[in-house]
Amino acid sequence: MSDSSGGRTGPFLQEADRYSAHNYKPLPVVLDRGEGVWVWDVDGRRYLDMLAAYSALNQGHLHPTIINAAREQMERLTLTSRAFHNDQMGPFLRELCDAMGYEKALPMNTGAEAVETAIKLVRKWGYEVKGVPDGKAEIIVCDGNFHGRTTTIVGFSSEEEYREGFGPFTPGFRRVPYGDVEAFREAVSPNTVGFLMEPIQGEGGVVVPPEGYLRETREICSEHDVPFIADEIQTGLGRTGRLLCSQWEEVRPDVVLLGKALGGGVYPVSAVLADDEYMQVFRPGDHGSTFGGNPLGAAVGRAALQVVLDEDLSGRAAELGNWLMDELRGMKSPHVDHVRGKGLMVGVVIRESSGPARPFCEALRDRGILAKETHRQVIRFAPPLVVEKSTLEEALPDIAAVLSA
Ligand code: IF1
Repeated sequence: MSDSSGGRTGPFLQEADRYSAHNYKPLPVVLDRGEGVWVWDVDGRRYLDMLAAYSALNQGHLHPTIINAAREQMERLTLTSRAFHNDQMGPFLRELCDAMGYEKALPMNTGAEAVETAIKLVRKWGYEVKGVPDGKAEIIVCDGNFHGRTTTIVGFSSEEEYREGFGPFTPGFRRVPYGDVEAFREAVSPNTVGFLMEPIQGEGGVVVPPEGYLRETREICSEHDVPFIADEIQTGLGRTGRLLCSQWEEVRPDVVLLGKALGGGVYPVSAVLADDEYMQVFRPGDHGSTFGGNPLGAAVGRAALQVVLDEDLSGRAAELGNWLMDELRGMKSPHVDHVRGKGLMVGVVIRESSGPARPFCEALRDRGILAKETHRQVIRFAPPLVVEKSTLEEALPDIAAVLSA
């Protein structure tokens, strides 16, 4: 299929271009239906979704368990605000804490809100418990990080594109090279109140840190009473082959951030997990949001988590991911510098000499495969974790054809 503006697609593209702010440059595909790992465009073309909304669709499109939970809750009670209790939030947070091994959770909506919540949590802990002088709290972050789009968060991004024109920024952040234990050790000071990191950098280009990086920085955090904050918004909930990516190095973060797939591809649900020693600094009225902990999101979150556990999505990602990366490496494509990732969070790094990754994604789209480039040179493959091996096998010849063109 060469002309994606054929049929009904064109008018939708023009309408979106006219009325939407141009804060994205999407592939010119207009989707109107999804089921499992498949999506269809308005002209009836079917695509294999190899992006899964950046890991917000680990359970696939319209998972029946999640849709049924949403539908049932939607006909009963959708929103109360936190001025009152509802019958879904408590069970959701209990199930979430039990699954992840933490004493408490604070429910929010988007990933960025979870990140901002964690920043406020460890800062207040730093002042009240660690004894950091007021206003002096520092949080260490990594080059290549992506934690969301608020002005505080982009303020500590190393990506000029995410920062340009949005200053002035929030002080109190120190950036260190990702994967460099000694650089981290040197950056720790008595005023350090947190280390905010992704166990694998997603937007940074599916960057897997050296073996031992999580374990060694975790040890340094323990030595210096610095909360280790793992942003598992993209890597969590089975994506990398474990329930939490941190578990690959047997590391237990002090604070865990979840989002994306916690909403089952249906509703924005995020959460911050921590033990009482940290969470107790939040007292009534300190923090919150209109929708955080709402009964519809909580019911969806319960179903989303249940599917991850019941269908062993972690185990599937581990097994299929290793096989997929071997198959991609085995193609020995002249354009591929290397393949990296963990579980079904895979990055195919395109050689500079072969140009950017986007044309490869456009060629994949023409063959009915939706993938997205990140950081110019990397094709990200991250299908829903419910994908069948046979489905991926059927896609390999098309991927091989595109990578060998
Ligand atoms: C966009 C990127 C991915 C995240 C991690 C927090 C958040 C994200 C590790 C914030 C969000 C999304 C945002 C979306 C595209 C996508 C993305 F390319 F931007 F970086 F996945 F890699 N921590 N990532 O990956 O969560 O507030 O969006 O719910 O902004 O374009 P959010």
